[in-house]
This record gives sequence, C-alpha cells and structure tokens, in this order.
Amino acid sequence: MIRKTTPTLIVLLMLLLGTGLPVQAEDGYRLWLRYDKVQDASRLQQYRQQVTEVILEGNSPTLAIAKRELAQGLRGLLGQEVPFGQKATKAGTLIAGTPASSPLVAQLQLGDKLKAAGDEGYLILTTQLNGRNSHVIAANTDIGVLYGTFHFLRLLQSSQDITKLAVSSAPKIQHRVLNHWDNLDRTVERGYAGFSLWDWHRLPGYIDQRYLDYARANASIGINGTVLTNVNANALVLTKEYLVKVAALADAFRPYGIKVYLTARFSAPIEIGGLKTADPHEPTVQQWWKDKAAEIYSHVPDFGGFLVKANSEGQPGPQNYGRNHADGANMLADAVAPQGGIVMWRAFVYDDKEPDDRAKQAYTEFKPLDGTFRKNVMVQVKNGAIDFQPREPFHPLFGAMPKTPIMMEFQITQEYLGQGTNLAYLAPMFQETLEADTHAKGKGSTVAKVIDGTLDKHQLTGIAGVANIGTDRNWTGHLFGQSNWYTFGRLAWNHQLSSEEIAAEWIKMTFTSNANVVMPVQNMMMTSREAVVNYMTPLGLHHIMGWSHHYGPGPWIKDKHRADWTSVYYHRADEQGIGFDRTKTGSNALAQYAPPVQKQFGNIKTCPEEFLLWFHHVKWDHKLKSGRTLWNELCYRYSEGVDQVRQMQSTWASLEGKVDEERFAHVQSLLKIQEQEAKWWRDACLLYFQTFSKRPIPSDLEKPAETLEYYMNLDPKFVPGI
Ligand code: GCW
Repeated sequence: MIRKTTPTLIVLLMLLLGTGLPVQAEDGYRLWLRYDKVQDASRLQQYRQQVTEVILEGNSPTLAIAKRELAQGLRGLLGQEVPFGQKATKAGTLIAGTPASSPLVAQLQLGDKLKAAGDEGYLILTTQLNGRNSHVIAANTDIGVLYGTFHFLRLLQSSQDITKLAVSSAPKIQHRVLNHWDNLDRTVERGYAGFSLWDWHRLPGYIDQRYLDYARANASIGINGTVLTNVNANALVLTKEYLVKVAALADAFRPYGIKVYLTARFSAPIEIGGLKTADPHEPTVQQWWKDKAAEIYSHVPDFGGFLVKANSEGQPGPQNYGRNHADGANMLADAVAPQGGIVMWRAFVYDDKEPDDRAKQAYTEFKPLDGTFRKNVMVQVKNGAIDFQPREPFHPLFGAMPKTPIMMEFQITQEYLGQGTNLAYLAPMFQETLEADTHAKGKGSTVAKVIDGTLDKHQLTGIAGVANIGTDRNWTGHLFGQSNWYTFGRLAWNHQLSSEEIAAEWIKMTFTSNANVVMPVQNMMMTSREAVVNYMTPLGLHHIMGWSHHYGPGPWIKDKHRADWTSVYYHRADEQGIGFDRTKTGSNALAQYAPPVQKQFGNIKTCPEEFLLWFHHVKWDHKLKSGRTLWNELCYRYSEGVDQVRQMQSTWASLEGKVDEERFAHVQSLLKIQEQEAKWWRDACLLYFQTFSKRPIPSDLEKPAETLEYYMNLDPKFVPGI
C-alpha cells in the first residue's frame, strides 16, 4: 500500500481525508473501476456540460447499486457532485431505468429497439427530452440498467465522445460464468493470488466487503454466474452447514445479477447421504439428488445449477457403475430442472488405463452421446484437447456435437502461462480459439458460433473462465492478471471485440487514457502471450512443464505412474526429430476434425507452423518457412521469447513517472522475474532437446547460463496452487 510513510505524510493524509478529496493508494484494489477525474480538459468540459443531473427512478436493490455507481462514478470522473433529481428540468439530464421503473423512459417509447436488448442488454442514447439534450440508459430489466450504467461510465473513463450516443448492446452468450477452483479450506487449486475469497468459517454471519466488490467488478463486465467451489469437489458443500453459507453469498451477489452454482461430487449420495451407491440408474440415488436440489433451492431460490467433473483424474462418476456421462448428467439435470437449473458437465476426461492419445479421449467418449443429454445440460469443453496449454489447436468437440449445447471453458488463471509471475495477456489466445474454423457446417463455422448457439440453433449457451482471483490486495496477484479477468467478461458478452480494443479499454480505465501510456502498454500486452509461447512451447510443443506444480520447464519428465502426465509422452524427441505424430501414421487424432481441417493440419507443408509439432513428428533438419532447419528455428524461437520479455521490460521502464510509483514498481519487479524464468525455460529446453538433436545452438544466440544437469536438479518448493 502506501510505502515509506512518514509522520508528515500521515498528517497530510488525514487532512486530505478531512477535505473529502480522494486519497487512494494505487495498490490495484480498485481494478478498472477507479473513476479518477478525467484528465483531458476538453473532454472533462464536455462531460460537465452534458451530464448535469441524473434521474434514476425505482428502488430495487439492483437499481440502488446503479444509482450508487453513477453517483460515485460521476463524482470521481467529473470532479464534482452531480445531483439526482426527479424532473428533467435542464439540458444534460441522464435518465436511467426501465419502462416499468421510470415514467421518463416509458415516455421515450423505445419499442423494438428495447426489445432487441433482451433480458440483460441495454440502450444508451443521446436524445431529446422535452426539447432538451439528454442521455438515456434504458433496459428491460434492472440488471440491464446496471450493465448500461457500467458501459456509460466506461465511456467516460476512457475519454470517449458522448455527444451522439446510439449504443445497443446485448450479450451473445447466456451464461457467463467464473469457475473458482476454490477448496473449502480456502486453498485455491491453480490459484496464484493468495487464498480463496470465500471465508467459509465466518459465513454466513460475516459478509466481507470483498464479496460485494467482487460482485460489482463482475457486474461491470457482464459476468452473471459464479461456481464457488473446485471441480475436484468436496461433497461437504452440499450439506446444510455449508448451504446456509452458500445462501449468504448468493444473497450478496444477487443484486449484481450473479447466480451461484456449485460443483457436485458424484459420490455425494454415499459420502454425505449414507447411501451404498451413487449409481445414476438407482431410484434411491435419483431421489437423493432430487431432494438435495430441492433443499438447495430452499436456501438459494435462484440457484444456477451444478458443474461436474466426473470420471476424470480420479473423480468419481457414472462410469464407476458402468453408466455413461449422459446418464450422470441427466440424473442431475432432472434434479434441478423443476426450478430451472442447469448442469454444466465437463468433457475434460481421459483415462490412465487407456493407451490412446490423450488428445482423442474426450471426443471418443462424448461424440457418441450427442443427442442423449437433457435440454438443461451443457457439455463444457476446454479450448483445447490437452489442457490449457500456451497454445493449442481448438478442441475437436467444437462442431462435433450439433445436438448438444457446447460450453467453452477457458482458463483465466495462468497455470501454464507463467502462473503468478508472468505478464501474459490472454485475449489473443481466447480469440484465436473463438475464431478457429471448425468447418462443421462448411467454411465459417467458427468455434464462437458453436458456443453462442448460432451454428446449431441452441438457446442454451455458456462460457466459463477458471478464475484467477484471490485474497491478494490487487485480486489477481500480478496486476496484469486483472486484464485477463476483464477480458473474459468482455469477450463473454461480445466475442467480436478485438484483443486490441479490450486491451485499450482496460489500460485506459486501469492507468490513464493518455496515448503515451496506452500505446506502449497495449504493445506489451499484445506480444506477451506470444512471448510465453516462444520461451515455453514454440512450434506446437506442449505439456513439457515441471511435474505436478507445473512451474518452470520439465521436458525431461518421464517414468511417472501415468504416461500422459509425463513430458516425453508429448514431445517424443529422438535422434531423428521431435513432435507428436497425430496424422494417419500416428495417433490419427486429426481424424476427429472436419475434412478441410484434417487436410490443412495433416500436411506438413500446410500445417500452420505454430501447430507443427502438435500434429507431426518432424526431422531436425526439416526446413521451415524462415529457411532455417527445425532445430535452428527452435533455438531462435526460444531466444525470441526471452528477447520479447526484455522488450517488455524496456517498454515498461520507459513509463517510469507516467504510471504511479507503486504499480510501476510492482510490474517492474515481476517483469524481472519473468525474464529470469524465460531464460530458465529457454536454456533448460534447448539443452535438453540438444541431447537428441546433437546440433549446436546457433552461434549468434545467447549461450545457456548453466548446465542441463543444473536445470534438471532444480526443485522448487511450495509452489502455490497445487
Ligand atoms: O489443468 C488440469 C489441472 C488440474 C485441474 C484439471 C481440471 C481442477 O492441472 O489442477 O483440476 O486440469 O481441469 O480438472
């Protein structure tokens, strides 16, 4: 927080507090909702002229939040109090509400335009009211008004012209959900930002202000659901003792439009229900879940439903009883259906007894089940078939199950992209998957169209992001982790936004709208993910990180109890070359894609180089587009990754004095760590792969700092997030 605090400073702070001037440590707590006074003088003048009073009628809890947000936002951004009134008496009135809550909104007769906004969307219009210029935030529902409010404030935060607004916005995806991999003991699986926000011990009595701030941040980007608990589930959360705590959180989140979901441990009927079995075909088991669902709804009337990881990495599931995933999902779906709940059933499955390529297993198990799921089930599929790697081709299940609503699961927390220490802006990665063409129904059948329901005409649609949020003061550990939380919400609302646009919005709200900061930071962000790919897993390499904690390089990992948890299984380096042959001559995972995709990826000449070693075992001397051999290209890519981090460091250094001291220092130290880790990855991987290639590292590249033995003996202790 405030560093080097001296007694004089404290006195000064007390004086400032007394005057009501904003005193904020730039510790990142305020996220992108800082509402500091607009810097651009002409914009400030415009806003002061055009927003002179607010009329927001109606008094639901959600509208009360919108009102508070507008009051706080306008006070901060305009640097002056904007009065709230009831009659539009002057130019510059901002009217917010629904036709039901606000006679003024009703008077505008927005008809079809408003209809198009649906249940959650909104309009923001510059209009004439009683002959005077006004702005209107109109929606069909209170939550639409709140979303519109945040949008309006965002325009001011990012210094946009508001003289002729004609915004119409509605989410393209229905369920926009965070998945918290939070355990009841407050540890967070793959969490790098401290502990779980949910203070189960003090719930339900104590409602931490953090819950409200969390909900507010989510509402500001349109996230409307949260799964509170880890997919590696604990049945205890379904007991009465915990359900009252869950209810308290649901009550806190409700006014912000956020529904609560829980993970359902499949064996819960045995563990907490005293039954002998959890077989989904057993009537007693079915009844147990029905009763349990009814009990949950008695505590949380708008409970969203269940997220389930079953028969995956040791979790129990229907296959324990010879049943399939649809049998399991449908049983839970029937239990929550009467109250309108849904089931999000994960497709992240692979079996250690199955010798087949892990990349194929989800498709093999789920594709035949298409059309057998209940209407309130979504199958939740990770963006790629292995596991949230820095780069993966899109999962073959997208487009392959037209009769089933397929939900996207992205990982916001950076398990494989540098955890808590690396700056990696993930929008380009999310976008790459969303824009990938499955060719399921001809050209243009993008993954985005699969998940927003337009390709196969599904009403039920969803997108999940594994959260990167914890108790760290700045919420996400690395300040730039905030941009990934932000991105997830923005893309879930509108997957057509570009990565550049989202980055620019976030930077303006988080730092400043000054172009001399926005541009360089945007450049850093836009190269950051590619940098990570380069120094970790270039050219389609994957799953070569440290054992279990997944921190740092570990391409040498082998001989573990399951082959698909080793690195050698994935890179397959030998004296001839490197890479996983997934063509016909290998595992033929490619056959799971539509023919045009197979054709492109299957041919070593047309396969995009970024996926080369994902699909092909390639000879060390194979020539790439650059004219270099594969070995040399690998060396250059690894080195380029390190150089890109150094570039980020120097860009950031150039911002000294333009960014507040506290956040400047935070990012600067983390970039330094990132550079060390990038070198560690580069050196360890090149030295290890060199034992197969037996070729020199090109002489113009930096030499590895240590020996391979040194890197192989590194054994980081207590890495967070396990
Ligand atoms: O990425 C892997 C993680 C596990 C995780 C699993 C999953 C929650 O290493 O920690 O478990 O995926 O998604 O189920």
